[in-house]
Amino acid sequence: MLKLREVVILNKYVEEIIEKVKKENPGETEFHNTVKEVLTSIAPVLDKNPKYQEAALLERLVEPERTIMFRVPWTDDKGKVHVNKGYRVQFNSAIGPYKGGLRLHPSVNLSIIKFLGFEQVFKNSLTTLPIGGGKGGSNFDPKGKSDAEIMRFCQSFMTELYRHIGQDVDVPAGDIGVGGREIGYLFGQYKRLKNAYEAGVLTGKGLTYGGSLARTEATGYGLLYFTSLYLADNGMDYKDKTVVISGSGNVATYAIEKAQEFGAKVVACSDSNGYVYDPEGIDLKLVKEIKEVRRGRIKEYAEKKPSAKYTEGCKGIWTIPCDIALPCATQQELDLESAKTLVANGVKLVGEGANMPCTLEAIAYIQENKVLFAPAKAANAGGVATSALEMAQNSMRYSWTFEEVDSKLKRIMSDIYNASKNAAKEYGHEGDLLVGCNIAGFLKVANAMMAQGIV
Ligand code: NDP
Ligand code: 2IT
Repeated sequence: MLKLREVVILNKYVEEIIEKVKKENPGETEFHNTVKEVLTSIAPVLDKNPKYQEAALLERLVEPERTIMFRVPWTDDKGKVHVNKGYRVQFNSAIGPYKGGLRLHPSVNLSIIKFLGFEQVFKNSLTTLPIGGGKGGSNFDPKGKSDAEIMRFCQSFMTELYRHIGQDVDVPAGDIGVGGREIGYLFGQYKRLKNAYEAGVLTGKGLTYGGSLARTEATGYGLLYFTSLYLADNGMDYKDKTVVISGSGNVATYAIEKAQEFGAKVVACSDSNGYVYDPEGIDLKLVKEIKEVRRGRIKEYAEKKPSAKYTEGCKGIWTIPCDIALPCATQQELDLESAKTLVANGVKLVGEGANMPCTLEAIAYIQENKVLFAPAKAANAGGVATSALEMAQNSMRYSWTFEEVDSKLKRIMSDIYNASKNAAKEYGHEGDLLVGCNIAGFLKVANAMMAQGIV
């Protein structure tokens, strides 16, 4: 297994760029972490190919093509005026229009949007589809807001964003705090401002106005398709395995659904306040009723289900003994201490459904202890891949059946798995999918950038 820190010392160019990023982007810890993860992984490629350094490829890769920051004023139901910060980071368009979600969460800042945008560049490259990388969002907190407040916020956000996006320019979608409702309001405002029905400008749309079947399920299902292949390669499967999944939003919900379909027993899920442990197995219908229908709190699950126990706080979820752990809530939610507990409890696979949920120290510990590790930008790429399938359907003015989209998703996840596995092997890190996915994702973007000159 690759020891991240050793590679930094081995490749001077990588070390130099990591230092430069830290110096030129002070305080952007999340962005620093993801740059470090990606660049240390691709060091073996840079060792072999000095042409990238000669073309200052890493310097260009770590600098977004464009960063847009704007004011988002909106009025609440009582008539009080609020102002939030809006962001769209258009990171890289070498292989297609910028593509990536919008996040609405009070923790959103430039560092978080840049880390997500940087990840997206390589993830999107892995999907095999023609999409560049970007990300956006706001520090607006959707919790406790009425539908009318959400709508006014989304309309205000789009009133600035619309001039920077387009179906061949930049195509936003959902992420934390942005689902079907928000995409609907954003699309309505975009259409009104442009006086044109450009369906492909946003993905994750409702099925009545250009959305794709299976997009809602895609990230969670894709995670399960990817990790199943990885387990199978190592003589295992999901059947009768005990699984812990953090979160109870879009990704977690459909990860639970597919895990159960594969015969696993999912015993826990969570939200930002705490987690529920249900040794009888999570009742997904109840979770959907609480979280999707009523936008309630996961605590209510334990109030309705006597076999379940609710614990305040998120981190404790990783102390529940399990065979497979799928962090599907947010970044840096699984640290070294949690990784040690999981390993001590005999975990066999950790698969990242969220973006960067494991800290670098946790990943190193998981890998050193020979636990299978499925990295985010490969394992959760099914969502954005299906977004690209939505764009394809919008361009055709046609829609595929659920089965057609789902089978394409399965094939894409298998292609991503094989590309990651093969790249790891080719560059001397057999079995390390983190190194493999970063290399495979990097090579396509890097070669497209090389072909397009110094831009
Ligand atoms: P949702 O908003 O649907 O759900 C997020 C879930 O995570 C909720 O249960 C939420 O709890 C919990 N959560 C949010 N912030 C925190 C926090 N700071 N600490 C603990 N729990 C938290 O988002 P998604 O399911 O769409 O996204 C989950 C993760 O997956 C994110 O990392 C996202 O970037 C990533 N992702 C999403 C894709 C998609 O297609 N949607 C695709 C690929 C990756 P609460 O209800 O309390 O807010
Ligand atoms: O992190 C992600 O890949 C997403 N939030 C999905 C982005 C998209 O454009 O579908």
